[in-house]
Amino acid sequence: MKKIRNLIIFSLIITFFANINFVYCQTEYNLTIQVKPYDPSVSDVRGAVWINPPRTTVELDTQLTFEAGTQLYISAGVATVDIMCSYGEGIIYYTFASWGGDWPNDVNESSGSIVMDSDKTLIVYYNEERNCPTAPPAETPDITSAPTSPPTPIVTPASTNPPDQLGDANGDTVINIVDALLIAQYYVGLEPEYFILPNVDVNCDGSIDILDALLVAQFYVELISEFSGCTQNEYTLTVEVEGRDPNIPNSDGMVFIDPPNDHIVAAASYTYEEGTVVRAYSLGSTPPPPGLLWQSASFEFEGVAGSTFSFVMDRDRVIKVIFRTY
Ligand SMILES: [Ca+2]
Ligand SMILES: [Ca+2]
Repeated sequence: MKKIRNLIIFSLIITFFANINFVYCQTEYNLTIQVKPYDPSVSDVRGAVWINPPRTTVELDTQLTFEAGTQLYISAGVATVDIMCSYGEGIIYYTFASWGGDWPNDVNESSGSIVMDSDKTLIVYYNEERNCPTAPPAETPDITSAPTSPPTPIVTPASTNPPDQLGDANGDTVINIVDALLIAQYYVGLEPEYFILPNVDVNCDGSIDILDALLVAQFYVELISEFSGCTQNEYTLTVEVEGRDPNIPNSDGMVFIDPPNDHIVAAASYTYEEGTVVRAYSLGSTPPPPGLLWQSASFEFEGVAGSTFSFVMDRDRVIKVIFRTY
């Protein structure tokens, strides 16, 4: 009987230590975050991922270790990389596309929570959008060759346009009869030495001809006050905000409109020149300690929900920021 009792105690002790050992082996799990696409020939800067805890932007493609049961808040951000293009400096935007791997939430939401109850691998897919100048920069007059520059105008017109504006064929910041003459010279094939091509098609009909020279002359003598054929339209972007509760501490959706890269927490409107590319993007938000409410935000743009949009202002547009409480 005593032997049996000792055997039971021995078994219990073995079981106890086996459990201790089991628990010990499972106290930590690894989190790996991978980013796609990754083009090391461009830069080692890519999208950024925010993790809380430890409330930091982590190195990507590295492994982090957390205690079992740790709840993490993770948000995929955006990154920009400056590059050299054929016609000068450009920029690459890396914007969030979707989550993959062991992401347990909506893959289209840039942020969410996970619980570290096993080793996990998260994959962040980014959109890569290259913005390069499509034309060489406008020529500027060579001030080192003053002796051969066009004659200095005798009369300064009452009305002037800003530098590098339509009508200022030689880039001397005034629009006068010299500019009209230079356009006329160009039209007859004389190839004037100081001639800024983007400034001279003042009626925007696609050709540089005697009509442009006449219009510049008319501007000079104040028969016209602007080159109306090239007036750029302006359009309004209206930003509507829905569901934001300012009474919730930390109710910060981290959504931005760029330009001007404003952090949106209230309704707003912006005016852009026609053709301006506008980006609306979300960085997610940082939740408060467990047990408290918080809000995140995403967009609804022309019937489509999402966290990142890029669009051309070719008409008045409306984008809605929708806050959700968690
Ligand atoms: Ca001029
Ligand atoms: Ca023209």
